[in-house]
Amino acid sequence: SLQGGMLFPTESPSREVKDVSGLWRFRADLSPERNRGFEQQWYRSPLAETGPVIDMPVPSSYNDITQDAKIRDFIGWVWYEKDVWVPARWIQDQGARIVLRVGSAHYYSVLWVNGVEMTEHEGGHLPFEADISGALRQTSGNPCRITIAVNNTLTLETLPPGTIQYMNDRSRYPAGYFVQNTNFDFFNYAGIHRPVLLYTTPKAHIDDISVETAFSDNIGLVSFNVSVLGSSKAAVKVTLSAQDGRCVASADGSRGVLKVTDVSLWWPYLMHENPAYLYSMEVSVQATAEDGQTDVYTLPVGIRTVKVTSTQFLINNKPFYFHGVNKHEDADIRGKGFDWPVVVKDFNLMKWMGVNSFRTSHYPYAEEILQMADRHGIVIIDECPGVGIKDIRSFGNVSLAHHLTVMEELVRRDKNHPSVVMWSVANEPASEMPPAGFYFKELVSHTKSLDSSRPVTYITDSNYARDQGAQYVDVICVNSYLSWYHDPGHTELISLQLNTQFDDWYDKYQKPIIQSEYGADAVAGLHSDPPMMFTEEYQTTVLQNYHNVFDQKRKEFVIGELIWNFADFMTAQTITRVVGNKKGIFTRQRQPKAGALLLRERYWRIANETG
Ligand code: GCB
Repeated sequence: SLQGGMLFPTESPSREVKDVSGLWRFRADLSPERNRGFEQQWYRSPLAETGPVIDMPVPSSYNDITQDAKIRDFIGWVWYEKDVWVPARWIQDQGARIVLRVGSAHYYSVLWVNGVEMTEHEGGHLPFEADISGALRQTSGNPCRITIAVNNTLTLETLPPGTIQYMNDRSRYPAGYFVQNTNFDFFNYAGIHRPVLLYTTPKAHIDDISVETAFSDNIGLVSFNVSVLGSSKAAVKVTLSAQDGRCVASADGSRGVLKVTDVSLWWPYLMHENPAYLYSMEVSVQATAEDGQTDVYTLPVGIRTVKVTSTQFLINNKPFYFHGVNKHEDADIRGKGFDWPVVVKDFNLMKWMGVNSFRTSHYPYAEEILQMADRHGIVIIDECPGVGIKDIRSFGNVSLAHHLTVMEELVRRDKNHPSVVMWSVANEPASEMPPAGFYFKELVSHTKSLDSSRPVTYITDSNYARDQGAQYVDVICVNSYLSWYHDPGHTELISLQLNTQFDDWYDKYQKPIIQSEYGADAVAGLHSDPPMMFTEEYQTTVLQNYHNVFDQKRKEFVIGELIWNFADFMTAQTITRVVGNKKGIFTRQRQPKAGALLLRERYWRIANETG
């Protein structure tokens, strides 16, 4: 299992953060074997000494930044480099730890400081970091040259999986080429997707904090567990404050339970007049003489419970109905690069529409997005990058072991967010294949052993009778595209087919069901009546037909509906996609189609009915 915690870097009296995002130097290794950078050790000297470099913004996908299709479609290693000044006081203070943190880079990364390798990381959607104090102090530090090599190649054992296919038949391909095949429907954007930060902590420092919350009557309970590194006898003190700054509970020791009288619970917005209440938990590690400085970290804490029955999803013991969206981290130019304007715009659109929940399809989103959801009271189904597991070889032991590790990394990062109410371990795997039974049994039970406080699901599009994994999950999440991928044009069939879909799953499993995807492509501005596929009218007709069935079934065991998708998004080039997937109810530029107005009306109506 994993070493160490992955607390979000924040400033405090004992911690400083320096954002080193911005413009970096960049080169794609276009050599035939894609290995020249390692052969020539491009990390050993400034990158410009071994060849041409171009400007590359961080965070951003590199794919859509240049005018070069070879960069857009590049497969292999790309190299990023930046010189940064580390404050001299950080280097001189022998009691300080200096950490370099990458929010995420897709997919495999190697990180050097002044030519010395610091760490490697597999996985494109979760943070990694390295303590670089030693390297800085040995090399006198400044300016400090950071090199990050990132490889976007996906194989049967990565998550998501993929395969490389060589087109080498000389009669058709005189020069030959190769492609990255995947089984997922979004562009395989790559590069450094989230901020790169330097931050400090004292040597004796708070490594990780875990909280789990409950309540009984008006007493809130916050169980906490603090892990400290760099000192064996540092004393831990925990204080919980209300929003007005009043201290409501405190304790000494690295684990315990705080009791909060007259608790203000964390509620989703639309469900309560005082939603998203966050306490702040200040953890301090009292230094001993030899440790030096006292470390302080403040964690927002929302007190709430989550429970699943055979027909309901309960938040704070009240039934919660998911009326929301599936999203992507995706926007013009920046691709999957983290961008505050896009994040805030999306939250504003969601609240305008009355969205109370979203799924992080199909990979973990930036932690800043979860923090927004915590503060706004929007509920999240937190999905790992287990998307497109279709090849039987991806159910093997190596793949499973990696998938378990990714769940460990995901739970480690996201466990304290009140907005996260359920883990999704995969999207549309080939769950009817024989090895899927064992695979999902292990995956779900491992996830529950990491976090017993949240339900676990995966998203299925397989047949209820043949699915091997649904028996292990708490909530059944089903995707279907009636009158789209089959029976095109026949929206009148939705009612019968969807009713049957729900009844089949419920009769077999007696578990609550979320329609985790449904929708239809609509090219904004295309119209026709009677409706035809790809027009706005067709999209709204599909939605309306689904909604009629949801409205019957939500009185029984259907506990949610998530439209596919919040916005249009980029995909690979194929004959079924016209410059991307157009199932958004907003365009990629976040302007509404008719479907957005329909959903807005519906979501507010449901919110007013259910309170
Ligand atoms: C699905 C996938 C999603 C696709 C969508 C579609 O079932 O989960 O990633 O984008 O269908 O539009 O085909």
